[in-house]
Amino acid sequence: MNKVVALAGGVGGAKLVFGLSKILTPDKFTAIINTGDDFKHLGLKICPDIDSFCYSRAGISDQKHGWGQKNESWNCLTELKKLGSETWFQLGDKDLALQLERARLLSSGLKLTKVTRSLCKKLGIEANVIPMTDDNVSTIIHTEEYGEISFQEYFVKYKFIPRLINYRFDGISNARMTPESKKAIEEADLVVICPSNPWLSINPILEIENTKELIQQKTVVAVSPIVGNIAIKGPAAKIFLEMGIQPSAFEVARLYQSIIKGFVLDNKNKNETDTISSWGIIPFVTDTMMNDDRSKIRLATEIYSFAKKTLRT
Ligand code: FO1
Repeated sequence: MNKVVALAGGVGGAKLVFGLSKILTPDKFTAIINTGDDFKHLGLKICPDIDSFCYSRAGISDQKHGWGQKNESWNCLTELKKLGSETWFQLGDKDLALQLERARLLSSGLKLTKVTRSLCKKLGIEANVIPMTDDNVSTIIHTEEYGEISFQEYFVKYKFIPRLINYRFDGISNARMTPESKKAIEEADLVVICPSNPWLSINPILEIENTKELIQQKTVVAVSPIVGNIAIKGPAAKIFLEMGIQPSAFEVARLYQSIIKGFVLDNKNKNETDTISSWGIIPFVTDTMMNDDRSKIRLATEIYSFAKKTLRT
């Protein structure tokens, strides 16, 4: 097998991207990251899904949260509170420095793909991590309690307690793949859909014009973000329930069934393999928990050999 592309968003996605980036060299692996969670905050463009991966790959991430940097100080946020500014989104001093550097590079006219590459270099990261588009796409959540709110208000400010009625990706119809993301998918033998929220982290990537069509020509393996009947992190299980669906691994496979050939699910969901196989999808059951770097690398290695052997990519 030659080249691999991962589609990822959120903390779960960043963990598997970390594992894949440790077993594959940058010329063999590209991570296409969701930017629908990005938002303008304090006048800065925050890119949480890109930063969650970059900080973990640079070895500076707060492992407890899975986002932000470790050994942070909060002086700026403390001052912002005194100024009556917005402090619900916890940006530490080191994190803020990176956001200011991103803002400086963007205001110099560089597109997000080039800015991301520059920031990776500054962080000493060799991995090929690229945004899903250089255009602005914002995931908007329509909630029962507050109407339409941004993803970060839903996820952080309201701790995804509000009931999700619907969601949309503002700007998606004008968003285009970048030359880098198009080339990465065209050259890929395998596409891995990481254990991210299918609707809010993976769909934004798939909805970009031509992306799904390109990916459907490849061998695609998805990894369930649902373990047992819960999501390890984030609102995926809650959203299933709000849709009247019992959260399970096979319900995630059903969402992807038109584009995947293989599906990776946890030992806790091993009784769901018959249903998945009945759809012509090849299941692979293993321990999908990634609580440390070693388990991220182990899972990435298992998925790679599953794809190579079973899916013959
Ligand atoms: N998530 C939280 O639950 N609370 C926060 O205060 C928070 C701050 C934050 C700062 C920078 C960053 O890159 C991510 C941050 N996140 C926070 C996580 C972020 O909301 C999520 O990781 C993703 O957007 C979910 O896909």
